[in-house]
Amino acid sequence: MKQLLVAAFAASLQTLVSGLWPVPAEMTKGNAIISIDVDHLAIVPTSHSCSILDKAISRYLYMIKKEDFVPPLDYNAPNFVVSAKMTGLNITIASQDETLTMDTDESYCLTIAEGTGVLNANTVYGALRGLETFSQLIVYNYGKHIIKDTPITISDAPVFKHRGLSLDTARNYYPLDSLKRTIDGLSYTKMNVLHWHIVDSHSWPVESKFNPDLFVKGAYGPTMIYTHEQVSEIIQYAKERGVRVIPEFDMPGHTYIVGQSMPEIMSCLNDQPRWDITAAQPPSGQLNIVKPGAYDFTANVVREYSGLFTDNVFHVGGDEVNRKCWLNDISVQTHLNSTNTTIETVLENYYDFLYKNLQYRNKVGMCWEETLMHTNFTVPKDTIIQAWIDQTSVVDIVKKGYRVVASPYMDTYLDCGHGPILTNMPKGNSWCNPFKSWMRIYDYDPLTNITDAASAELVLGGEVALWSEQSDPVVLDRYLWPRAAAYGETLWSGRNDTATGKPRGFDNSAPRIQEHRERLLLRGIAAEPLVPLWCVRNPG
Ligand code: CP6
Repeated sequence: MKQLLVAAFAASLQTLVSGLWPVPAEMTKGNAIISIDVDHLAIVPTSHSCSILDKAISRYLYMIKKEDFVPPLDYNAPNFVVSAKMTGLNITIASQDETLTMDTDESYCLTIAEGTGVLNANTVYGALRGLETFSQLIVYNYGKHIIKDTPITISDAPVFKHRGLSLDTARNYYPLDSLKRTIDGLSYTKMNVLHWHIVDSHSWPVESKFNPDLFVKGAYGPTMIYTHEQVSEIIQYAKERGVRVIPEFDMPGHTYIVGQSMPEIMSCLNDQPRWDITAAQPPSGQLNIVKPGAYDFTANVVREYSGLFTDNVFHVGGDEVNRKCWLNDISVQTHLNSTNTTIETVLENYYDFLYKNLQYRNKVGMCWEETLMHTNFTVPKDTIIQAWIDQTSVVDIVKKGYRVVASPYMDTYLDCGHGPILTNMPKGNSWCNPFKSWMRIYDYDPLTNITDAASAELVLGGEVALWSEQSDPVVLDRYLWPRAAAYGETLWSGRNDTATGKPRGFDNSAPRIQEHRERLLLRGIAAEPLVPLWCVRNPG
């Protein structure tokens, strides 16, 4: 029945090139069609034994068998001719090193031909990327699993090292299965970083050993927490999919919730309802950085969580710090007067302490771009700066000689445009208006106005962000997908088409991203529709 329906529909469809997302760096094609008996396909590791690879092979075989992916665009005529059969794929990995960092080699070469195909990679993570590509090539057509345009050779590697998603799990809580599904989606899109914005003003969902009150009083509830064990489970799950987990502990701002357990180290906790003066968002509250206890807290956070999170990059926030919060605080005023100093100097000393702690724990720091705006504190030169404020930020940061991750809110924030988040906000003033379409995200190039190779080298990549004031597990998949994948392709393949040197147009990309969306659906991710199905079938 399914085949009959497919055949009936297919009669009216155009034939277009099938969609890989993201597009590979280099690909040559033939014009033959090979078939694959997915139930007897042998995907075989030929080098050392490697459990990450073995598990990945099982997952991909399962997906390939289960999917029966009928691409919306790419039907063949019912009487298409299969010229050969592919029975297996041999995977060879050169290095046994399984450490996963920004510098991990993710390149791979894939050959699809009669008999046994070949996948070669330098690391297991390159093999994972190649398996993803392989799975995307297989389509289901008139009752057969086939790969078109064979023989195919693909030689692929990412343009950017850091291809991430920033997810805020503090404004609303996400259970582990949501996080795992999100990591799956990243790997299906060849993205490699989950920037876990794990705490913020509104809640502290992560277990703490140095002060259990932080989560006992700061989580939304006893089931809405991430234990150390669960965090490690997520890190391992991500690693098996080639995704790094970079935690963010945002300091000294965005910390109101710490006041639930340690009010004595906080400033302006009692400024509600006048939070608008002292914080970017309610509830207001920042670490009181004249108190020794705030320094102890900072050192403890870095110590405890730099052990738990194994990646060598550790994000310490530093965004949206509001000086007025401190200037209105009597204890801060007293300190400034008695020591004849300024709040700027106090903040610079605090950052000095914070970054020395990171260094002591062997972490490369990451922070929001505001931290660069000091005259007497210089962020350590190896720190990765996350740009978010405007489109000139990336260029400015690179000019200062820092490495940068590009996430301008105007182009890459996925949560924007759902209306005011507070009843006392003007109705027209929606939280970071407007909603960003996939095309707006796709059109952004992190290398905008970067003109020389040395500067380009400092642009490590970018992140989309899902701030969760107005999102939770119910809407997660559709806010993320497939729009996150729009930036994902730019970060893997570069904004420009390698053949023309010009930005890839929407016309070529629209059917492919729509196809990626269909694939995500089949894999259990509730990605949102981009267009009426009619447009998918009548492109151009
Ligand atoms: N939370 C934190 C936020 C934002 C930032 N940091 C934010 C600011 C402006 C917009 C969207 C999000 N909600 N901790 C800024 C990095 Cl438009």
